[in-house]
Amino acid sequence: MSRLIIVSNRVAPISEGGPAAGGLAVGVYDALKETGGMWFGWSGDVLASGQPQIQLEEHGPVTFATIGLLRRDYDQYYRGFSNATLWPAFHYRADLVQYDRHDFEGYRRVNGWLAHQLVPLLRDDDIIWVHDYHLIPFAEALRAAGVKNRIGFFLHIPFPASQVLLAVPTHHELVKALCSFDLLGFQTKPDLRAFCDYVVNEADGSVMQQPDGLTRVEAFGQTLFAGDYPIGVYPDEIAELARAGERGKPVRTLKATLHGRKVIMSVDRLDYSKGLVERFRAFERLLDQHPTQRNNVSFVQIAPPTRADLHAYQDIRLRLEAESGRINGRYAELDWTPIWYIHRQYERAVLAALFRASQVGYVTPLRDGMNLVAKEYVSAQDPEDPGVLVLSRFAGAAQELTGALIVNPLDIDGMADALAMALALPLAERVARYRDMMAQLRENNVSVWRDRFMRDLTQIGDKRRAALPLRSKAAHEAVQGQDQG
Ligand code: GDG
Repeated sequence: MSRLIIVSNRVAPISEGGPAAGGLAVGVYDALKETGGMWFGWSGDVLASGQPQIQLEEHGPVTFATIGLLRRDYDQYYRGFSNATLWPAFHYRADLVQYDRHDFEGYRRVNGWLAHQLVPLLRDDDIIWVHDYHLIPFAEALRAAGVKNRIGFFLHIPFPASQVLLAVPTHHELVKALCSFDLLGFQTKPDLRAFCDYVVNEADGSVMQQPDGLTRVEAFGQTLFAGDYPIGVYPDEIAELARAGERGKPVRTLKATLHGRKVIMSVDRLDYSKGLVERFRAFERLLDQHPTQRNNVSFVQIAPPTRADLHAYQDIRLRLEAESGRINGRYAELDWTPIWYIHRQYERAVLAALFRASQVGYVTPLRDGMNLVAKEYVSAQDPEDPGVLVLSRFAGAAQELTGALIVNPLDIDGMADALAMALALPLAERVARYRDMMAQLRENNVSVWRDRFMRDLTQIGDKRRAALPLRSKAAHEAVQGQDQG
């Protein structure tokens, strides 16, 4: 069996028995344990000077290979091009895109340097799976170094519509680099469609739907395959964590403070893509227009800090502090705080228990590749008395979780109405919606996601041989037609 090599910007921190982070990290680590292999990426250290050295740590059949970044590399590759250019552009925020040619050069340089570090560790039949937007040029760099292995790429965030991607001055180089992978995985069909649209209309390439569901792409002199692979969670494991935490201290404290009031719960990294300001305003609108909800429900927003050294993140933090203060000032009473805005991290088990203790999961990003919190909220519910998920149509998860109340996060009145409806939904309907979503989550858990991607990447050589003749625009239209079904 071929070894699996996972490459991601950050390597999941390892505690006793496996990665501490859960979900994706556990799913990927399970595959690594099965095949043996390596997880390669940045250690998280930023060095003022010197020559970063690769650190190898063995855990059974799995090697963790991590390396630090020099300050200039961190600034250009991570803070700069990845998070100040690509992140906003890929989340449809062209207005927030900051572009600096030197950052892009740094981004390419670091990808080339990381690839160069990996090459001596590779064996001929290794299968390489690269993750996310930080590493778009990684396969191109490996190919330039003579690596012939199969290399796959999974994009965790959305792939934007062509007209938005054009806001990144180096869009052409980026898509060309993506075409050096053998297999591209996107979260949803709309993301895959946006990529195909760019290939056909901006890169003069062609796409062809294959009988097995994959899309064959010809562009920039390369042939590759692309597909949609919606990432999942382990719903039963989350349900168990939530059940175990039902009588734990955090839930007891929450209930004691609430005195029987209902809870609307949100958990997000503090990021402008998550639609937090609109969400706060929609909760305010609920209190405005449904006076019976005042002193009847609290909204708990847990938002741990991320990327706090970027201006756009400082800005969203200030705006949220202002909004929560204003709304609480307007509605709070001596015995009731409408919004609990908590700017810190909690343990995974605590989050699961809090999800189960709340009547509404309020997940309304402006854009999101998938949004695992939506899937975790549903998984954590009590099957006998489940809460209701209010979910943005712009989260990838909305393609699957059709039992949620689907909202447009820019429609403040619509979201307030959905919250009111969620708080009033009868038990039978809550149970029906929960069962429907839970069945979907079980069917497409994180192992299924991983295995589908790995199977397609492993078989890619055969797929190439079996490929049908190409047609360009007509084939692209056929893909679009199928998606609309
Ligand atoms: C990217 C894409 C895609 C959050 N706060 C705490 C905490 N979390 C955990 C959640 C969840 C994860 O972090 C966040 O995942 P999301 O999917 O919601 O969002 P991103 O971080 O933006 O992830 C996204 C994902 O990649 C996977 O492909 O779904 O679209 O943007 O698991 O529970 N965990 C703990 N404490 C916290 O305070 N322990």
